[in-house]
Amino acid sequence: MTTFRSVNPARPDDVVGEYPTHGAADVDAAVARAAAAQRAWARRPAPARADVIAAAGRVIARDKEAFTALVSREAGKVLVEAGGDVQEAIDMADFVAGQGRAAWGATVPSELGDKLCWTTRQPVGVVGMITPWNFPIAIPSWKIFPALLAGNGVVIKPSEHAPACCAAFVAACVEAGVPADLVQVVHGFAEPAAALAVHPGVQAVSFTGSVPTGRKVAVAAMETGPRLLSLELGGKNAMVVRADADLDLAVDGAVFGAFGTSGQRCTSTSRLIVHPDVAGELVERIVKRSEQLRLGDPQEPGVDVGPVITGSSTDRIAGMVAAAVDEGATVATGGRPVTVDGCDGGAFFTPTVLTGVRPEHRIAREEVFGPVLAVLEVAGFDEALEVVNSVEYGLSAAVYTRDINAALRAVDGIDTGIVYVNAPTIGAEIPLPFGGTKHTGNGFREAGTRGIEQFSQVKTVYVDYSGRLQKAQIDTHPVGEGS
Ligand code: UN1
Repeated sequence: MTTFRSVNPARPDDVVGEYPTHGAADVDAAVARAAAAQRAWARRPAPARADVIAAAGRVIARDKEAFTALVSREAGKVLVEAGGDVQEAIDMADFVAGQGRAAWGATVPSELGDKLCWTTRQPVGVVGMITPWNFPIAIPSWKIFPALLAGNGVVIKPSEHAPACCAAFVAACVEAGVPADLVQVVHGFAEPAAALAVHPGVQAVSFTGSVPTGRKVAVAAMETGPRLLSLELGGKNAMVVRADADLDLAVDGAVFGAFGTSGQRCTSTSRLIVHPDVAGELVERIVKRSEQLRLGDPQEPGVDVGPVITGSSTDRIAGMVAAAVDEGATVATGGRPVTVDGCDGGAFFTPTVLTGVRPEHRIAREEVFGPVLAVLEVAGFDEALEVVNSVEYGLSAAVYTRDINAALRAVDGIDTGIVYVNAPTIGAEIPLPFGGTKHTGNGFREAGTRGIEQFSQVKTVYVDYSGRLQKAQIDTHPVGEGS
């Protein structure tokens, strides 16, 4: 079997691990194992399944430091953010485990006597998951814990840039008592992902990644389906700063939102939409702060910004900046790849602020997935909201203002799945639904209780204990007796 290497993006000579390049036959075997284990798992009561998920959370919490170091090494996140990624999975375990002892359905009064009606949930079977590298612990947890709670088996294909994180996460689950065959990991590139999406033994497919790949996964999954399909795709998230905003807060929010995780979150702030009255001062202060950020080895405490994921990402981001300049934007700071002492071959890109961007520019419409903030000036608040909504994506948005009326108009008028007031576009919490409108997804939401709904089927149950045939709609309003 051929293999591939996962490397540290800050120092590519540091090989994190070597993994098999799985193909379609390996996916077949993995699906068969997960399906066989799923039958016994689904027979366990939900609270018993929840206990195992809670235990998985405790294993991850016990090893939080090791997980954090691994996330930092393999995905290039600075330590504090790597810790947040791991904590998100611990929180998810707690939340999902609690759902094992919560209501799973509704009882509804029947229109007929001596009859009960209720809804419940049943597992779908095996869920195929395709996950990215940018939240290499959190995103698998968003998918795997709810899928397990709902009684499913799992086959997961993690990004080729984060196989070690996924393997460590699944090992923690197994240590906690998840049956060994129930969660299968397949490694590699497009082939195992494509095989998973069309596999007849996979009843649901959950994908987080880019729009173009998401479209391919969706088409493949439905051509051989239908099957449950959840897509979490990109974002082009905007922060609107009104002239009445607390500018200190807005500067903090913009810098963290745009350059946290080196701009590689689907929730990253990539557009700053601002009134000309405050644009000059705001941009100047953001530029100053960006230039003070310490770029470096993410495993070193105190480093603010780590690398992007690969050398080809730096090329792609540089290309997008160059195209923006061609279209008329100005580089206020950054805009280029950079080397870092002690990080030979590391893929670093300087935090970048572009001014003079217009809504029609590509840099204002396309996801960058890198540390680039495009500044757009608008004449008024209505225009700001129009510009926020002018892109194909609809994941996250933020508005900074001290005016409650303006804040609520923004909440109402912005067409995204998540809106923040006086907080950056990143930082969603796990008990709340996560996902977006338009091309960001297909309507599903992860996290929250919707996470469990995503991986189960509703069953509606009617029990008639009258001992006679009762007819809904007919017995209650017989024709001829007035209806
Ligand atoms: C992602 O980038 O795919 O809201 C997930 C946030 C994080 C999750 C981001 N809690 O920024």
